[in-house]
Amino acid sequence: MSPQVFGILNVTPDSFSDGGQFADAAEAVARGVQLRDQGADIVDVGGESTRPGAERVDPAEEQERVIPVVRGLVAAGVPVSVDTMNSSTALAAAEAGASVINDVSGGLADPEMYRAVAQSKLLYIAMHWRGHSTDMDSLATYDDVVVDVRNELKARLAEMFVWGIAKDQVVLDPGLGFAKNAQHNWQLLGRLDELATLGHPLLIGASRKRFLGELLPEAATTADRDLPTAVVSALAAQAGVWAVRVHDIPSTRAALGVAEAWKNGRAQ
Ligand code: PMM
Repeated sequence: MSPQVFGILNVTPDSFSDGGQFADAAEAVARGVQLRDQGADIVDVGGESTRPGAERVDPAEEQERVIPVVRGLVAAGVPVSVDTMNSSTALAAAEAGASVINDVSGGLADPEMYRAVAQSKLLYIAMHWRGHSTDMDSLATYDDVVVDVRNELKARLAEMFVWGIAKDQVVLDPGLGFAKNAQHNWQLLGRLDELATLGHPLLIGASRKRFLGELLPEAATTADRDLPTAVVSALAAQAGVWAVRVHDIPSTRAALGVAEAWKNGRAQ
């Protein structure tokens, strides 16, 4: 099956790739509907930037940004994921109709997150994470990045189950670029099969990230990185991932269409 496509909708004034454009809720909802119309299966709404060095946002402010957008998208029939590290925002988004909680901290940033996830019964994306954006670059030290990320995700899973989260609620994500340099990211992508042995679906978030710009000097700006992002989407499909999280839907849809036809030996 072709991976689910998560369309990124950042409603932050400072996000590195589309920040500031969608500060107004109505505009953000319109962009989310457009992402769906372009072929996103779900729109991932985030109100806190996680770009390297970003400062934390107060949960109340995060909710002011995110919740009206979640409500508007749900009212328009668009499936919504909420990108948050805060249990209060996750619960408010669940109440507003979100179907997925996407937590880049994998539950480490907020001790109440697992309780909220268990209570909500929503799908939970637990990303590998070692610390907040202000200091994550200094945390990028591993013996073997794939073995270490796998072990750390496994420890998170054990904790989640203690809190009553169901096994089939959990999707795992290696967290490309989060306390990882370019070499770490490529090793994780090349050895996704090892992460898959944890027995959970995988989500990959490579979209417009710095390591693509480092590989390809011509992909200097974030928008130039949509082509390499789409290639990652196709290869991720081939590796059997459950979902990709991207900014540009048309390029990823094209790449996934090719990957699917290749796999099936026919169109459709
Ligand atoms: N990356 C970002 C934000 N949220 N969520 C998941 N699950 N995986 C990711 O890799 C991820 C994420 C940072 O990128 P953005 O600012 O472009 O959204």
